[in-house]
Amino acid sequence: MAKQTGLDFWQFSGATGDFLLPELMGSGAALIDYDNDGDLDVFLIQGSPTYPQGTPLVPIPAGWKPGNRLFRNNLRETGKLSFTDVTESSGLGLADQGTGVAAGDYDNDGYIDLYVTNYGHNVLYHNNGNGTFTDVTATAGVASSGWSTSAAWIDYDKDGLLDLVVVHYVDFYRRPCYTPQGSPNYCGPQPFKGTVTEVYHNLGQGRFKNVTDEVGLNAKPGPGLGILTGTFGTSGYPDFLVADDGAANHLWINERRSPQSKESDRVFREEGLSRGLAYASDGKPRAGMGIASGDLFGDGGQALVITNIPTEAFTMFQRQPTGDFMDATEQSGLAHISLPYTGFGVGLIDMENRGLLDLFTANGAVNVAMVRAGDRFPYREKKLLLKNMGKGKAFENITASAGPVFQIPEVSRAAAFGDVNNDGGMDILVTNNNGPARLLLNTVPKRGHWLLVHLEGTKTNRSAYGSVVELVRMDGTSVKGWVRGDGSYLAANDPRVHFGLGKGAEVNRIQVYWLAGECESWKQTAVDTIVNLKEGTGQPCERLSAGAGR
Ligand SMILES: [Ca+2]
Ligand SMILES: [Ca+2]
Ligand SMILES: [Ca+2]
Repeated sequence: MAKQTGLDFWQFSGATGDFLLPELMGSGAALIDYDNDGDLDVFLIQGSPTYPQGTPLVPIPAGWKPGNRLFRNNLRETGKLSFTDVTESSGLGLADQGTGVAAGDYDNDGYIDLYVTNYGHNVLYHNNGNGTFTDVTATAGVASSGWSTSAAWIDYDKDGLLDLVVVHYVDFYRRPCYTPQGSPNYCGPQPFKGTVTEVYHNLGQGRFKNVTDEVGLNAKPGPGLGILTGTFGTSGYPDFLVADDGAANHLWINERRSPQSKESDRVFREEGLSRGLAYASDGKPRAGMGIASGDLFGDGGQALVITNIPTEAFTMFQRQPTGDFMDATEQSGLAHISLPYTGFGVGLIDMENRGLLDLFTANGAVNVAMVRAGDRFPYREKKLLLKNMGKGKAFENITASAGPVFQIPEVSRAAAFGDVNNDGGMDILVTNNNGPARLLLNTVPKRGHWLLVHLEGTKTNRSAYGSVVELVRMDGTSVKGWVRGDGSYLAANDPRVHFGLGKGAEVNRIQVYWLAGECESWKQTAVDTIVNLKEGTGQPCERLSAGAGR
């Protein structure tokens, strides 16, 4: 549905046949409401040649424009989904070797700001609230360098200001790599040194401090690609997980520096191995690209899915009552289904609003896959849509019946998830390397009831990232959703929390566990609607015990 709605975007990777790794891995996508009119707009990241020379491997379509592009959603004004390219007036049209994007309101002015990662220097854009953005990278001190991939906004010290975590891939340099048969090939991460994930502390007044070393992130470099924030520890402070490519995943647990230090003086300790997330059950690392999480088992715990390369299968981790994770890939049916795929963007979303999370992955090879006659870019794979057959039961592959776009093999990379036409169905924005962006509209007939919950923090950061929304039904059962903009791969997702409620679910109330610490409750019996909740306007309720079931 991309081109029909005005979302006319083609990613040119810069590939000219020299097998330069940076051209193979991007690029990113964001679903954000930059103009606060209540509908999700689209921001897409563009590639560029690593060393400009030669002719493109895949012809660039006529009328192609370089640079990142912003598309405004006209849904609110016209009642109909369509997009207008507003790049030129927005100031966001940087032409660079783009990789990913992270979105968050770092200055709490009510307008969502954007951080664009590149192979090279990154860019922070302040949203001026009038449709324009200003590049504030130099003042903010967040340019970074090297090869940045996914990034996330996280208020790791709970001071109400969003801090920034920037994942880095490898220390790339130009060198030849070959297939086992001796023909030139893209290198994997193995010949290169892994790099350190950076943390920038938000000091206020638009300034940041690089605190990577002082919070302990320099202890373990790695070839990082995906990031997911969440509460994995018991401190009540947000932690994060980084998917490393062909190396142990890193789980960074947020801790007080020492018993004597101030509560807000935080450091991170890496606990991937002891928590069961570093490796798959065979004790070996996986490729590790994108990360998704959600309550797959109905136990209140956030299960995780990480996408990998062919012969590895995607990995599913189930959270145990202890807070540690167990590899549940085999039991989930994921091992068999995902074995032939190279997964990047990934999401656990309720496609039919049944109250069950289904799995979508955007796939595309990094080594020669299906070779078709005359194809100079043989990395295409189909996307995957897997239906959740019941809490803790296996997934079933429904890709074949999911629609025509699922039959097109492409080199898919980022996937961003959200409800772009506000009809309660989760839609998917997919980017393709050397290909068009695609908007996969949810047209499932007779979906169940739903709620979309949008939070506004006051003591908590205004984006409310790190807060938890709990939907309590009339029968006392409940389901929780985490507020974040990160996850998947190189993507910024709809920060609204989506709940699928099934056919007959009766809702009683919504409880919000704000990151700043309070619990607030709002009566909610209406369904099939978007709910806006502001911190400080609800009734007090009982706080979530630290780390419980998140
Ligand atoms: Ca909008
Ligand atoms: Ca802002
Ligand atoms: Ca902070």
